[in-house]
Amino acid sequence: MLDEVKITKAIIDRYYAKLNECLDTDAAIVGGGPSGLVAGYYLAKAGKKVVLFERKLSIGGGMWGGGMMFNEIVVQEEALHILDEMKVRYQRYEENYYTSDSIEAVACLTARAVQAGVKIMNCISIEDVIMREERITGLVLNWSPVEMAGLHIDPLSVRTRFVIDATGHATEVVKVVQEKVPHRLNTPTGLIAGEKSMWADMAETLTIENTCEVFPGLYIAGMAANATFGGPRMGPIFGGMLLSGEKVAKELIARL
Ligand code: 48F
Repeated sequence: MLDEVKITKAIIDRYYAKLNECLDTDAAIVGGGPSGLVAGYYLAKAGKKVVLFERKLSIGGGMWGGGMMFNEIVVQEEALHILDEMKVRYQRYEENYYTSDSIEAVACLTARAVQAGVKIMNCISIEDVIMREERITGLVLNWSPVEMAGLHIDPLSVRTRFVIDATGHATEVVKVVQEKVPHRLNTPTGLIAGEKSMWADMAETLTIENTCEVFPGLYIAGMAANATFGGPRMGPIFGGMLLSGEKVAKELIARL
């Protein structure tokens, strides 16, 4: 005989146990797009304690829709080892142009990340950071429905050794830091340079170069890295996103 209250209690108990695990981590990733998922996977695989917060109900960011809802993505040769690691299948289109089904790509990245040990907390938005003497030491969070409804409800906080802003074009965590402590980012002006128009080849290289620590305790990955440093956008080619996630994980593993 199944009991509704037991079902409820099982969910509450398990969720709170998971949430408790997120209160003090090695790395907290903001954004569940391709760069955030890959970063989380490699960090967790190396035994680090990782949480990933995603505003939306669904994980995957801008990857689901391929290009203009044609649900295929392009990945260049350099990043195929990550597709192999994540067990995403791909087909050669022409030299250096490989394609994958975008739904399979998101599903595999998500499954690999969770099974490696990343705690993915969806429907949670990051609205601020915790700071101690100009170093980021945590994140301030609230339910996305609270944010969407504009309710005046105080947030909660988690502590972490490093934050990764993987929020894509919006660069939301970097924007908060720029607002709270202006002119202190590790960019030429100390401010966010802003994303430039489409230039796929240049953007793919710059995404990896721009993946770095932009403020003590805060790394940037994926499109957020390009938007912070004034790199161009690249459209539905995803090698740069995957390689950026791999790079930020490697750098943090060396520091943790
Ligand atoms: O945009 P997104 O997929 O980031 P990415 O990993 O990849 C970019 C590509 O998808 C594409 C591209 C490459 O070809 O140009 O755009 O850099 O995923 C970012 C995720 O972050 C979430 C957002 O809902 C999305 O799923 N997000 C953004 N701000 C917040 C957030 C926030 N404040 N709190 C929690 N999640």
